[in-house]
Amino acid sequence: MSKSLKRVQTALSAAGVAVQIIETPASARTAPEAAQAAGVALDQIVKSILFAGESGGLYLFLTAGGQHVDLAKAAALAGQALLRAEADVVRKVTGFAIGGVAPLGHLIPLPVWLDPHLLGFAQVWAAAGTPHHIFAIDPSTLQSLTNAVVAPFTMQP
Ligand code: 5CA
Repeated sequence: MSKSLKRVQTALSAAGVAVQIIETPASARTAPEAAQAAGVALDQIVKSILFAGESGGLYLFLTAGGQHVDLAKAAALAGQALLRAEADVVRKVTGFAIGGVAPLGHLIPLPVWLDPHLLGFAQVWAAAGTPHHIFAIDPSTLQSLTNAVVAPFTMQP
């Protein structure tokens, strides 16, 4: 089992959440691919998107698959201008490569926001550390596990 996958599984177990991680035969590297793999609506996929602030901090926005982050809204929440984090920074901070970034189990704890669109579903699906592993979770459980602040930060694509 990959170290990344194991880290997600350990984080979920440590939180006492019984969640089944599934391996997808086809790639689930992108939100549309993950939606196809899980057989669910695009907005039921959790995109774990990292932004870097001008002061060097990193911020995680858990975004519904069909939504786009509105940078101005996200920056207002973070309290500073934001840029998409570089792939190598994402890897260093989360321990995951882009396409498999999980919402939890990061190497370094991050401030997290959660898109209210995700709360409209009984279950949402997130990456489990690799582009071939996903898990389903109740979005309120995801919110409490990640200590996420629920606030709107998206725009219509
Ligand atoms: N496994 C899927 C579904 S959970 C997944 O990880 N989707 S994702 O949306 O969270 O991850 C892909 C995201 O990474 C996309 O939003 C994409 O815009 C972003 N991304 C892709 N390439 C880069 C890059 N070079 N630097 C920063 N972000 C990137």
